[in-house]
This record gives sequence, structure tokens and C-alpha cells, in this order.
Amino acid sequence: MVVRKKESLFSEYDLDKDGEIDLQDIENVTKLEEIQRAERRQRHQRYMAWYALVGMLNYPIAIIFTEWVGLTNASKLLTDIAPTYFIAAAGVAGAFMGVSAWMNRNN
Ligand SMILES: [Ca+2]
Repeated sequence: MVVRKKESLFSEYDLDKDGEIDLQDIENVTKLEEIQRAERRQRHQRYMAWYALVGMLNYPIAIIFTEWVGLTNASKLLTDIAPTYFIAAAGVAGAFMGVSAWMNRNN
């Protein structure tokens, strides 16, 4: 299948710029989009793991800060939910690292 090019929405898919969008162009665009999608997914998972780690590191600081400012009720509430929060955040970070290691092993 060959589609003649007129400046159109599909011009960006003509990767080899020969003026036609052929099957090879479509396959190349498909592969390129798969790579870009995988890269975006990995980036977002990495961000999620980093936010979880930063949150875990800052959690004790938040407790100390609320106690220092005089928000003793907030400090108590933060302390009460700490075990649940740490398990959840460690799960996110650990899952990311485990999946990353597993995917690298398969490559
Ligand atoms: Ca082409």
C-alpha cells in the first residue's frame, strides 16, 4: 500500500522523506512509538519510585517539624499512619527495582 504525500497530517510518518508512506514507514513508526511508549512508562515508574523514596526520607522530618512547630496532633497522626505509609512506599520502590532488575535480566 502506497499513499502519495500532500502536506498532510501523515507527513510526519514519512520517516525516509521519499514522499510516500509505505509499509516500511508504518512499521518503522510503529516500532518507534512502541519504544517511545516504553520509555515514557519507565520514566514515570522511575519518578514514582523516586517520589516514594523521597517521601520515606522526609517522613521523619515531617514528624519532627510538626512536633517542633507545636502541631502535636498532626505529629501523632503522622506517627500513627507511619507503618502503613512506609510499607506502601517501600512496596512501590521495591516493586520498581524488582521489575527493573527482572526486565534487565531478560534483555
Ligand atoms: Ca517513505
